[in-house]
Amino acid sequence: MSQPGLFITFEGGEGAGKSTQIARLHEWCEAQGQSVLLTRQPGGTAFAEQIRDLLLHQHDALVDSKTELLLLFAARAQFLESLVRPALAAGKVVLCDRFTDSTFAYQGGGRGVPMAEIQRLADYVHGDLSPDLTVLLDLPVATGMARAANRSAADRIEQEDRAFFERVREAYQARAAAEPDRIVVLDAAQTPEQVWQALQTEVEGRFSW
Ligand code: T5A
Repeated sequence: MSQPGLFITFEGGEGAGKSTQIARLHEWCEAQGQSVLLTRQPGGTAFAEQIRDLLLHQHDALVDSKTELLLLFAARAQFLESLVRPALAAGKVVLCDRFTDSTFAYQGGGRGVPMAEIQRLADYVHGDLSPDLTVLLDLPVATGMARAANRSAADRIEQEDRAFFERVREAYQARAAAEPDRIVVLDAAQTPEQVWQALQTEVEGRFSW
């Protein structure tokens, strides 16, 4: 879709360093004179944050995978219409911590929901909107899980087992292989500074600010 703003999404498994790198890119974009909206999925609006809370913090609830999928897209529909589209129309750079590639990786790869079903919902909810760039921070599952464990208590999805996160990683890698122009893969096992250097080079190479 042609729009005045730029839509950049960050993806990766647990503890990949998305929050760390997105914060640096936010700072850097503003230093380049860009107006930035920093947001996340699931969530991003007061309404969608309530769905996030249901999805991640109701540890006792037995949530079936269809319900989980529909709640993710319900939150996303509201988030796109009320937050992202207006920001892009106003010429902002929208930096989003996770987007629909997470759904393909976690619900598709991790839970085994058919990718075609996820694609149908994505087509309906996204319409003609797609990220201009997706940064996939890739690292071995064990490394990411160790980082995430040091950071905070596991949410409902983070309590899945290692095999689940291996499938998540494989699904991400398959998406990156299928869409190499949109999805750039960075080696997230490097130091934060090395990852940032690679990210900055990529962004500078693509967008002329
Ligand atoms: N989900 C989400 C779905 O199932 N489907 C969907 O459609 C969507 C959108 C959301 C959960 O929801 C699921 C996926 C998730 O399970 P989240 O809020 O995005 O979760 O949280 P996480 O991905 O769990 O976030 P993390 O905080 O674990 O990962 P980040 O943001 O990738 O990592 P970050 O930057 O917070 O770093 C984690 C720790 O590692 C250190 C940091 O200092 C921090 O302590 N670190 C590094 N250490 C060494 N080297 C580096 N390069 C480092 N970078 C960061």
